[in-house]
Amino acid sequence: MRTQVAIIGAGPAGLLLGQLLHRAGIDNVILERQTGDYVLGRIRAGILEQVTVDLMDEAGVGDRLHREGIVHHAIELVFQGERHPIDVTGLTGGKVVTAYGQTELTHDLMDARKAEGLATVYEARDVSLHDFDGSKPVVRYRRGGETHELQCDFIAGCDGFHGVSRATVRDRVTEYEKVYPFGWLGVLADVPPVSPHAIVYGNSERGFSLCSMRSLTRSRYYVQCPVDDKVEAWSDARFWDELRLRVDPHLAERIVTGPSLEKSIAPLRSFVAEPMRFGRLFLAGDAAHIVPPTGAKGLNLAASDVKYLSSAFIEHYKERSAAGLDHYSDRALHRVWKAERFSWWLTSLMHRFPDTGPFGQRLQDAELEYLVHSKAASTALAENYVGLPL
Ligand code: FAS
Ligand code: PHB
Repeated sequence: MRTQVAIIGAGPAGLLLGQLLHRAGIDNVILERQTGDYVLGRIRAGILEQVTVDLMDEAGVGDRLHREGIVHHAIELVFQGERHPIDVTGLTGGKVVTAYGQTELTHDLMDARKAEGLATVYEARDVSLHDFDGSKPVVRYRRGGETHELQCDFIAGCDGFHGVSRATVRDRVTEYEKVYPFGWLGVLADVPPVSPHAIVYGNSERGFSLCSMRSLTRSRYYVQCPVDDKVEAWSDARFWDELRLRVDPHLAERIVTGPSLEKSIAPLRSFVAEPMRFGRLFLAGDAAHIVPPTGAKGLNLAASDVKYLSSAFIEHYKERSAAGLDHYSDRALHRVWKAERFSWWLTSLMHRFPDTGPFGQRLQDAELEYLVHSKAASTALAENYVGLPL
């Protein structure tokens, strides 16, 4: 089999790249380790920057997002028993974020790919990458008990943090990593969100909490938990009780509870692998970087990588120019590091750390007070939250 761009991974990065390349007339094949249902079963991100919404429109798959996505003009910070709105739209000259689950975004991209009859090989096992430092890269994989070979011009490694792409060049990357001493316990439930038009971030003496949503009838909540905590230790009742204890009393009494549809613990880390290009192999999304989800940047960074990479491929094939490909890594990393900084900063501000101590806690309290009462500080939060310009 032969294609122009071999894409490894059918998560948001791989699917969005495949769709944008197809619309530009560039042939591509996606190789995905799991089944489509497995990919859709992972509950992950929920907040889209306008850059990501615009890319979904550019990919021709934005209709349901515009119908069902919930536009937010504000977020709220809860600390010391009080809620403080941050007028994100007012502080950024009209910018918004949209609540629309990664699952739905992935579904829309999968449906479009299937409708166009594009090649996605699910359950592709033992994917290996070859000769990408030369002019004729090759991807091999096993499926149905046979070894297959995909010849291509370029390989896009969109296979996430545990994928094969970055592992293949592990000796050629410089890794930057910070692992946080806690995780997020997340619950998905078919109950109306307690705050339908503003994501609520809480910092209480018991730890971080987050009140989000997937629709007006489906909520997504998180509480900070010990990094070695076990989901089995958290009954639904325990989760709801803990969430109520971490927000202000007025919000707590309005939380509608119900049975969890999904409950999982995610570790938090900041991670960047540099560079993001190795000959004709390009890394995009979680394959190259991870952010703690506090700033809602993970999925959105994957989208901006794909914007840069798809433009570079289009420039190569349509204008015979290598400029975009040559600048991809530096261009993507500039945006990645600014999102890494913001995600680390908001995580540091909103979580309780075991080694903070009394002085450190007073500093965190003072920064929160300053943030919600300073237009300059709130503006800095808002412009990062809606997403910095491409
Ligand atoms: P993905 O990991 O989504 O996709 C990679 C794909 O490659 C997967 O389908 C995988 O099966 C496939 N793959 C892996 N190895 C392969 C191989 N060897 N061969 C073929 N295929 C292979 N972000 C937020 O903004 N907010 C959140 O709340 C949030 N919560 C998260 C919770 C968890 C548990 C995790 C892990 C991430 C979370 N993220 C969140 C970040 C997440 O949304 C990512 O940023 C997003 O999925 C990035 O998309 P991709 O880069 O496509 O990587
Ligand atoms: C979510 O809805 O899953 C979500 C929202 C905001 C975040 C992280 C996750 O910062």
